[in-house]
Amino acid sequence: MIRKIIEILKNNKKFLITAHMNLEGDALGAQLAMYCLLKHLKKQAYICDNDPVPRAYSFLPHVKKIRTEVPDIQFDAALVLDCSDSFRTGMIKNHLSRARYIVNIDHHISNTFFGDVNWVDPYSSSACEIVYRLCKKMGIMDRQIALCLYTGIFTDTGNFTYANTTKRVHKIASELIEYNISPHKIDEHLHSFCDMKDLDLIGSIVKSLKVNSNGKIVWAVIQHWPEKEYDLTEIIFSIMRLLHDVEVFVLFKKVSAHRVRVNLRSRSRVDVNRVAKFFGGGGHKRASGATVDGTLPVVEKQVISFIRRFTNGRGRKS
Ligand SMILES: [Mn+2]
Repeated sequence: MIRKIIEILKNNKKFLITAHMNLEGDALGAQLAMYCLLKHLKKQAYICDNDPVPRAYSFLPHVKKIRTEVPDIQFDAALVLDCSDSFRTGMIKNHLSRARYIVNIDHHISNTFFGDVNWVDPYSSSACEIVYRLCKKMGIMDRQIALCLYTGIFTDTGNFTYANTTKRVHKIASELIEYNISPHKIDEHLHSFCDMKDLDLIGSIVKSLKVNSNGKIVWAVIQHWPEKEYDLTEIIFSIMRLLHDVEVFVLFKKVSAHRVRVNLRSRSRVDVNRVAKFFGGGGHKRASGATVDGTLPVVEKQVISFIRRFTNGRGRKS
């Protein structure tokens, strides 16, 4: 697979790079590292995404080149990163067919193999880890690429704390740090962006947390989720994770009167990708999401009772 992708990169000129909607560290890191890699190969590359770049990531190199409009040119290949499904690219999906090859590089277990070439490795911590392997194989690495890849791996492993943080991940990170990367600065960019209002909101969510009878599931039901240029989801999960013995963490965010966004995380045992899939979404074993039709109380009840089947001690495991 890797050889086929290298062939496509070397033998073509014009590339479209994209990733999933609601950009975050892994999607951005993988795209920008790929952009740098293509620049090393003297190729034309355009990064086009459905959404603008969240403010917290403005420290990444070339981030200003990311656009939400796709230029009207004939692409040789579209490189789709960190997307389980082509629909996850949002509006960019309409332009993918313009490319001769669609290359799908991803680590979601729910990947639909929508590309002409599919490099899908659910054992990788992040899309950035896969792009790292590509860079290594091609013998191309510099400070900019290292910064992008480190940021993506850092984000998708929950700052090297989630179950996908392996010895291999730490080895890659240590290699990337050699390129004059400052982990503490990256952490500051990514995590110190709240204002007092955000902390008020986080406080009210923490106060409203619910827990099921055996203490294995904790969730919050959120009536007003702020539309902002940055996202508080991971911060809230990181606070919920402070609770001992809890296995599954859920956020229910009202999108409209009859639509709810459900974010799911698990600590080490329950496969929340299966939960998300049941409700029409997807993701990873330990982190997934779905947008579900129904009112907040109805969706809350359905999802929590579904998760109970995995946490009631009957031994249903991932
Ligand atoms: Mn990812």
